[in-house]
Amino acid sequence: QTVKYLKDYTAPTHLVPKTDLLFEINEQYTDVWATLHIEPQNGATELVLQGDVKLISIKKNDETLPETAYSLNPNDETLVLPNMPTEPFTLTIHTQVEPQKNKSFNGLYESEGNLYTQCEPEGFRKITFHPDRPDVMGEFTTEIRANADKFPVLLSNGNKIRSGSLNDGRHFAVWHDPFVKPTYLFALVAGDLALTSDFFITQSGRRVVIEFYTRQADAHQVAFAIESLKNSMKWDETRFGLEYDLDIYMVVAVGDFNMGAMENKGLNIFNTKYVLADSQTATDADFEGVEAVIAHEYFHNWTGNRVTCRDWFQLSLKEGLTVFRDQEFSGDRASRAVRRIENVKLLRTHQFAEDASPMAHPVRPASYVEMNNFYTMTVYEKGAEVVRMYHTFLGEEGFQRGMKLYFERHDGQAVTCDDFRAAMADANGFDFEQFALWYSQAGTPTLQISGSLKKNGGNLDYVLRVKQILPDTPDMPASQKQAMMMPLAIALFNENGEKGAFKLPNDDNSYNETILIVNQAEQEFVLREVQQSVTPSLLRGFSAPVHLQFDYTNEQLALLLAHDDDEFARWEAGQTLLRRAIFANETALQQGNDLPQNPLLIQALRNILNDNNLDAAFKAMLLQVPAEAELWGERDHINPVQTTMAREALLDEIAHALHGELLATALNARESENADKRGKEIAFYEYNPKDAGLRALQYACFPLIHRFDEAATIEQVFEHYDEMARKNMTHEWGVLSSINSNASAKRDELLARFAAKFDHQALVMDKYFSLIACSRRADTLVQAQAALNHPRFALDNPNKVRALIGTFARNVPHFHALDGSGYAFVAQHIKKIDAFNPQVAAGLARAFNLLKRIEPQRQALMRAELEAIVALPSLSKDVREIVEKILA
Ligand code: DPP
Ligand code: ZN
Repeated sequence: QTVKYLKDYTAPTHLVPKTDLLFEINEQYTDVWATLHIEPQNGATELVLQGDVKLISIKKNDETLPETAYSLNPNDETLVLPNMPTEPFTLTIHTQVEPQKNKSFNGLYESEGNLYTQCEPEGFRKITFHPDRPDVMGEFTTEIRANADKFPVLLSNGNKIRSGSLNDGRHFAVWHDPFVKPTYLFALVAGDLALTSDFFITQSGRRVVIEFYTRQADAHQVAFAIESLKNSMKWDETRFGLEYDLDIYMVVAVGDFNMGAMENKGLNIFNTKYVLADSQTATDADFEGVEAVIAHEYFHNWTGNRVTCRDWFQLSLKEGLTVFRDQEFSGDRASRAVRRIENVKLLRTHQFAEDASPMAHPVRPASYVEMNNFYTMTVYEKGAEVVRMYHTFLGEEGFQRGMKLYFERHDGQAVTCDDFRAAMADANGFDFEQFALWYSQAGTPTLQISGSLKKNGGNLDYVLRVKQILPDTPDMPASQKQAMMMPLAIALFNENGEKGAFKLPNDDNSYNETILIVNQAEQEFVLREVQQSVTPSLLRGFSAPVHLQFDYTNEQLALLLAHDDDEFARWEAGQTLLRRAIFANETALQQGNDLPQNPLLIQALRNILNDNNLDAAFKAMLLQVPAEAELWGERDHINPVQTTMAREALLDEIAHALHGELLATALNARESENADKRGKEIAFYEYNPKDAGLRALQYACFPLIHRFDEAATIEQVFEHYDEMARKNMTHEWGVLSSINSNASAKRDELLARFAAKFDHQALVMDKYFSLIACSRRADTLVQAQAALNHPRFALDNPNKVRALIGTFARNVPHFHALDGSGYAFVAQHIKKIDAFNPQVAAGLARAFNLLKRIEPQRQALMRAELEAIVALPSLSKDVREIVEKILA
């Protein structure tokens, strides 16, 4: 396999400031003529283009080149032209593609009779030959010709400058994008699509046309996405001072899509999952997902498109920054604290696992085999935490100064993470030299903190000792790593739960919270003139993406859980109590002892349930018991099913001890949700953050209520399902999720009714398949296998694969079944899917990244499956890269 290294970067030998494209769409294949206006750099004569597509002919300045003038190398997907002029010249390249046969969903492909493209990162080379690297930017003009009946809509980037009819029932459209862009932002859509339009007036008074294209049947489901887009456009103007630049913004929804969405200039292409939403088919979480992804892709117009990446190693330059921006947008929209906690949960569940796995890599990877494998939680979510740390150090104003300088310096350029760091530093006179380590050192740091009171004259000092521990990762041993720089947000609480004042060294001001700059392997911070009793609140707001170790007593955690005014720290105190209780259960199970009881934790949870001043959405978060994958973050040895048993035992304890409170809380939340809706239509149960919070609280309680008496609950649900579920999908999903592990036949009947009701709603059928796959019932594998033959299941649809097989791979007791059946099921499908969609197959393969940390018996079973996968001669480089790293 060819490994690409960041250190080997060289500037392009040829630039392509202009590319003219002509697409002739025919029944079976599409002809593409690409005219590249090429500018050789520094006298270069050898031109290397990238392409993985059938070449028909090449012309140089209108003269057809003989086959001896170039060589095609399918191994590295290159076309080498050794004797090109040193003066500017054009190449016109004729290629042919078969979109119907393309199930990789990269390049030009067909879905339900329409054509779409996906070019990031290296899909353009499946359409034509081009340097196809992000630092070769140019202006694109695109003509599309096709049958007018079959393809009435013809779209590409920028503005439509011409269109009209041709012979034989064909028509054409010509699009011109005035902004230079890399090939990965190219897009084309052709098909029979419904249009929903709107408009937005920018802060400078320009009218921007908004166009959403969907299947005819889905057109009624785009209203929320359009509103979200307008909110995003407004927000980017107010918070970042950034205005949209073209006169039109188009979004196209497609059901076959590998990722969430793609920010192609002026022509976003979206997975239907992140555009279509109405209250009968989408949950509150789905609405929030649509809002966040619409925002994310819109924000890329500046952070990604106007300023792009020099090379793919710099991916986090645009992704980390844009995730940070969409997180901030969502936080400004509603429930900031809850959004922050959700982000942290996501990071800790998946990114920490990646950082602790053989796939660990820095935010800026140093090497890759297949770039598609590096659209990771590390690049995106840890990348966003890195951007957040600049913000924490500099504050909002300083951060915006940095952004301003970044755009002043780099608009229209392809740059690096160092350029971003330099802009932040130079705009603020802040030293971010050491901070560069966040881009080159992989693994999650651990902060070991201890605190002690010290007499200082008549006063007391609180001395915090902070030690940072950096882990070994496959790319670099800990011994080669250097201490990192990070913000540590802290406050001190007294025994009554009040925030106590303190002073800092050489500073006579009084503070009740501060941000310490951690930048050494071991260091001491002195907080002066503190009170007698101190409970520190540490890493407030999750101020750095690290593990925190501090020897709290359970009483101190209960104090913070009851009183901390930083919602993250407050939630985290509760999570630490829950983690400790589960860990104690695991130990007891291991040693064959009785399970311990947790009166202090139960009382703390009771207080939360009874607290009428708590926001419902936040209360729902406080009641979440960490999932297995979250618990494994810091562990070297994992016995998966034991963790599940320990966790389930704690859930049982909570369900029984707090049954009355849970029932009352759920009922109260339901009444509050209903309160202003008496006599109103069901359709009134639509998404809004307040009702979403009340519903989240109901369905935080409901599974625990079910657990208390499964038989009675399933009877009740069975009896009243229509009434409980009819208000909207959040209720329907909440009810079904709560009883989804119930062993009775009634559960099966309810799921069957659900499937029948939504047979023609592809996105709801994804929910059906994921319910089948996440159930903890004994027959889940059998049901998952049967679901493969369901008429609405399709192995070539990425959403379906993720819903059924991807969900199954996260179902701890079933994926990790001791007979190896779960591993075999997932491995079998990795092999099948790899034959036509390596990217999706590689995504599934990551489920095995626990290999080295898992107990020996299961480790052997996993290893056998992985070895069978790498033995396949035709295996894609995508899956090979992941599996070989896991096995190494
Ligand atoms: N660039 C896309 C996104 O993250 C992924 N292809 O928005
Ligand atoms: Zn993105």
